Amino acid sequence: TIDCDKIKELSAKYPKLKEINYTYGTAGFRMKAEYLESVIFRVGILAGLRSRKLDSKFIGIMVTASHNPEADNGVKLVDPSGEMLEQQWESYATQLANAQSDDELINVIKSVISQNGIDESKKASVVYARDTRPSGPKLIAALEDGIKAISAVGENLGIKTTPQLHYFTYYLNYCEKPTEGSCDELADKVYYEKFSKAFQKAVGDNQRLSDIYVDAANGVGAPKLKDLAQWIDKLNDNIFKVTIINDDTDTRGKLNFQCGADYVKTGQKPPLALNLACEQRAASLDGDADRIVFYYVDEDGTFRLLDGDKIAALSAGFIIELVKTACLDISVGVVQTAYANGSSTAYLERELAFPVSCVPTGVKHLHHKAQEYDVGVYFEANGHGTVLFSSKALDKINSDGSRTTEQEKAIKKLQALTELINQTVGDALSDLLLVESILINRQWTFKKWNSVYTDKPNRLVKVVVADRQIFKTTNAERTLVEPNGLQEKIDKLVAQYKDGRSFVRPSGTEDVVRVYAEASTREDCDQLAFKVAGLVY
Ligand code: NG1
Ligand code: ZN
Repeated sequence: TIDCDKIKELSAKYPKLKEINYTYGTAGFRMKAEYLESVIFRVGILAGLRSRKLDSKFIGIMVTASHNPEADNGVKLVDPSGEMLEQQWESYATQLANAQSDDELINVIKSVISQNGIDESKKASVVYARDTRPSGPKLIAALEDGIKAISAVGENLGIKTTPQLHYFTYYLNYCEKPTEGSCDELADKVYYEKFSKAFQKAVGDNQRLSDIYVDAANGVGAPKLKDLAQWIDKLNDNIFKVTIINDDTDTRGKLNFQCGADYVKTGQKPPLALNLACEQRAASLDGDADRIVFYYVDEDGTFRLLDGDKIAALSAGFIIELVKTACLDISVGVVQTAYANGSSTAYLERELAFPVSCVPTGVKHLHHKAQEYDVGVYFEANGHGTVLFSSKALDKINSDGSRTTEQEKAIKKLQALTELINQTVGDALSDLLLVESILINRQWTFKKWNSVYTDKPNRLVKVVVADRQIFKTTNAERTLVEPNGLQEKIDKLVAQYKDGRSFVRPSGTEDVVRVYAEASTREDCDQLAFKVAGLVY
């Protein structure tokens, strides 16, 4: 049974800050690092309970604030198969985090136990990692006290990317775990081995492309990509030439500062310190390496962004071609959010004839929708996403049968892709290799890839408001239902612009309201975004 005295004793080290109301949102808990100690301690407890509930399976805990400023941090829980925490448990997380006293905390714990019929005598196992933020070690110490308080067994993976933690949580639960060596090293090894081998298989004996610069946002992606590239070199030292920039994880203040995927996508410009020659290929990761965007500069100096929508189009297009060549009865669908560029949706639906669905922002919504297809491709425009192969699709791809050489080749490629894609979660490093392998197979330049459709000019702006909770949406966040009458005003503005589209929604991760606008010209689009922002403010 749970040891209330032990919990109270340890919890006393991490008193809840009275004035703060915490919410487990789309990205878990995320805020200024100094407000998070009590929350992280309690997350350790919750992970232990969840593990007991799920037959002692490993529950993952990632300490990161992704693309947020360096002073922020955050924490999220990962379910045994590497997926996001189940919804019902998000609300337990919120309740635990907001318990005002140690006694209230005990009451919430007891109520989670009784509501879920948790057997307190079962072993509890958790696995955790952090990104490179300076506040990480202190928060990990609080987490370890939470794990201790609930008498769970913890595996510390040290510094990892978010997708590595997701993948290794799955690995510990469902793959054979060798006994020797620390989990920290093992987690790196199984990851590099898996993805380097799959990449080798996916590129086959095709020609390499030109070098690529990767901006690692001065975060954890830098050391991990360096290692991964070395593993790839060992298998085939002439297939993937990457130059990592913004790889300084030691100097304070550099993480995500004027660099990284979010900076590039939002600002529609390269990282500050990067001077790009014409058609030099480049990409940016975010601070925990689960997002990636690609880009280059044209002959006439125009910056060209290849975002999540372009990645979805590239990968869905390649996969469906292989499926058709292999004559497999497998359906492929694409999942987007309202932030997907209108041109990408039109291209996927009209030219490639994919079923495309639109879901609310937040990876869990995309992930769940994508599970409805045999092969579900999902990417947020900001570069976060992956491809899910259902067991039906995997069975067909991996089954034997008499085939032509051409069909056999297509099947082999598909098999390689199922291994190359991190199916637990969107993964910048896996996505980098996925894109590179498709481009190598097609022998496409970035320019050629970019030309599949032309993005409509678009703008995303943040508006700071007194209370963002008053903004309520429907229709996958594309329509406001509250405040009353605001949507009608937005509609009127939108109608004044050719190919105009705009929507407003409260952010789930920042204290702002986001305004998105599209129109046929840059000027129109900026004006529309500005005017809609004026309505919100
Ligand atoms: P919010 O803050 O709810 O817009 C942002 C991103 C999401 C997702 C989450 C989680 C945009 C417009 N929104 O959500 O796509 O990545 O953060 O990190 O990019
Ligand atoms: Zn991230």
